[in-house]
Amino acid sequence: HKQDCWWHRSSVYQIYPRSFCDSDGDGIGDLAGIRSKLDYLALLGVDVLWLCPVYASPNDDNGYDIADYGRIMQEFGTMADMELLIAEAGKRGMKIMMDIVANHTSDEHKWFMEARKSADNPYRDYYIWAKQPNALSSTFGGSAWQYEAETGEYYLHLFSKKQPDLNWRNPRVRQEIADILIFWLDKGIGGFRFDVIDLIGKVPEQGITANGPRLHEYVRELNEKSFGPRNVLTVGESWTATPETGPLWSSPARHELSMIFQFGHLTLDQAQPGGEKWDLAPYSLLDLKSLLSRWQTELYGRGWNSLFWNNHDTPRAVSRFGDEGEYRLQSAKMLATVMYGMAGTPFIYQGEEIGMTNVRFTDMADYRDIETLHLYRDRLAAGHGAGSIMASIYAKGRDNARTPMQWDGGEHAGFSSGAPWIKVNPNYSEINVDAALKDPHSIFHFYRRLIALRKTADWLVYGSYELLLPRHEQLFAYVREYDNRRYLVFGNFSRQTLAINPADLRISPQAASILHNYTAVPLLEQGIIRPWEGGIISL
Ligand code: TEU
Repeated sequence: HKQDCWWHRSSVYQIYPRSFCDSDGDGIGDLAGIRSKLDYLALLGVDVLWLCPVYASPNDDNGYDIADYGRIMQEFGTMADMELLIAEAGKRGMKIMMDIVANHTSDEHKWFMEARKSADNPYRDYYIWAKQPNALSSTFGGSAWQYEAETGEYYLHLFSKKQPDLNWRNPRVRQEIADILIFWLDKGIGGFRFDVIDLIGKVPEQGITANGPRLHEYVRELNEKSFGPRNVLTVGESWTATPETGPLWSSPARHELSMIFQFGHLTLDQAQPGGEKWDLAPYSLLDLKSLLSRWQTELYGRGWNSLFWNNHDTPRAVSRFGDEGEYRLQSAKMLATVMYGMAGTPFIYQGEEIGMTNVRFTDMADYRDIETLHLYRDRLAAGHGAGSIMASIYAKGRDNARTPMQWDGGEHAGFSSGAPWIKVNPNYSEINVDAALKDPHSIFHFYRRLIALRKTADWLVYGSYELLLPRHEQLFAYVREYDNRRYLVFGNFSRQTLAINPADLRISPQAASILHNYTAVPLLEQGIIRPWEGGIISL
């Protein structure tokens, strides 16, 4: 089922601008810094650069609190820098994807500054007000309602109190957002990532936040009014999407989005039922395999998948699913193979391509993330021990993903000439881009080959998917089939050496390795799979 969408063969690279590259020594990454790394990104082979929010913002949540959608954050540069970045990326065949936070704005956005003035202000209805709060709580802790003495009412904020929720039931709000998208489309960008898109249909009075009754109607309206006719890549973030609801978002006939970010696979390692992400529990590979496989089969021919192990809100993939110590190289390459060997569009998070790891700051003063700071405060107050809170932060805190990009072994990892806004991971002298570029066996060069393969191999893009050995507890193996040809993708998710019957993986005498994280492939003749071994085999 070969369809014709340019982004089917694309790989996206996610940039957290604050932590990517600082050009002017203020310790904060910026647009000129990103521009200076375009050749690096072109060498990696990615096609789209998703920039986390770069708009004017007081940075209560690092840009996810937007004060002006039409202006660039001063610390990041100017609109001229943005236009230059779009143009320079374009020259190298790369498009820029903007991050649109349309569920809420900053409380410093002019709409909210008007709205809070009086109950009859023309902007009052852009936000959500109540005379009495109900039980809804904020993702960042505490009630989702904030009292305003001026008008004697509460406003809704599903995130921080500096992130008031927009009222999508108001058609004027929907039109404002469509206009903002058109403004950015006219600048020549290649797509949008929509923050917490599943929340915009909320009916707070009934306690409904995600997947409200008019959600998909709003998304279709936005599509029709703005990006629909423009042939761009759109991806919505939804922590609630399931393999069953996936097609609602991405079936071409529904005219909503190109694809959705789903998070089921990133919530398996928390205490069930009812635990939060901070309540740590081991995940089972069986659950991971069956969940990712359901996404593959449910969307095959009906929608389109996004493929990712991590982003700016989650722990580093190699620390979470691999081995960040002895087998860091092997496990990082294996994880890339198994995830990006599936059908869908890969989203690579900055630093993943060099195997960056989680960080452990011993002093809370070194943490910056609002969610982490609130968690520490709230759990201490609730009587948790500091040791167990730190264990949760080490495993799941968002700052794991936000330490500066490690460019070289020099001061501040080559990220900035000044003191970075958040400390560099001390392992930068070993793990950095400079070292990775020089080593032909690096994780970086492996990613480069995998990304290149996705551009040419139809089977990787359009092949069907079949999970093998679903009950095997260490091995993730599946077959992709296209045009009567079959390919095995496999990975050992453990440090054990596995003995497998090659026939169980459909390996025949003519099977040949295409991409591999060890030099030899004893699987082919002897059925041996070494610790964290992974690869692709033409069957
Ligand atoms: O994230 C959505 C979200 O719910 C996250 O806060 C996530 O659930 C949390 O980290 C899990 O504990 C998006 C953005 O990606 C995130 O950076 C923003 O903070 C959030 O929306 C609010 O805009």
